[in-house]
Amino acid sequence: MQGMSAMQGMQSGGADPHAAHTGGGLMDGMEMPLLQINIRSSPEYKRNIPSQLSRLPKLAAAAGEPRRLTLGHDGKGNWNINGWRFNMHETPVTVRRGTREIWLLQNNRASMPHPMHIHGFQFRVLERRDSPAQVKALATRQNGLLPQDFGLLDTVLVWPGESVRIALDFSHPFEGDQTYMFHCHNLEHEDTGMMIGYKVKA
Ligand SMILES: [Cu+2]
Repeated sequence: MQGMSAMQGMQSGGADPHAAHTGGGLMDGMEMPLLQINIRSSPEYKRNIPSQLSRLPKLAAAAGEPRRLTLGHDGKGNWNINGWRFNMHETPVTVRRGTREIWLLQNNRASMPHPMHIHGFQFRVLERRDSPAQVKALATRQNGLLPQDFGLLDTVLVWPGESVRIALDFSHPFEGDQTYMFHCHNLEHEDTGMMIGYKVKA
């Protein structure tokens, strides 16, 4: 019961965390003690933290025009990608195994943010264009990239009006043609059609 005694000790030493609310709920922004850590001893730690924690794979160079994928809505409650609504018997996009592609994800200005998620592969974000002002204000480096864009991702949030370029490498160890999914991760969008199967051809 060590945890219990720590909690009781904390409550007796400070303000009662339950005093400022009623009915068992927490008020927005209210402080709430969750855990107290008591350090009993500090063993000597000799290892150095590496100056670089990890490295990203080299950015894939892709030839040719980007593949454009427009995030749309039909005005009748259905979301789509390039006008395609999900059909589990179709794969409107085909890529070759081992190729590198740039995908250009374009969202309408009058729209919603779409967290676009790809199965099977990770990607790098190359550029954000025409971001809404409040998003642009958070960009930290050139190309309009946001802090969360640096790294290998499987989901990128595409804001209204934005064009986001991502670099993909369709190398995988599986023989034969393979089908994967690409979709918005807002379930209401995915479920009304904003999802496609794509084929990686052997
Ligand atoms: Cu969406």
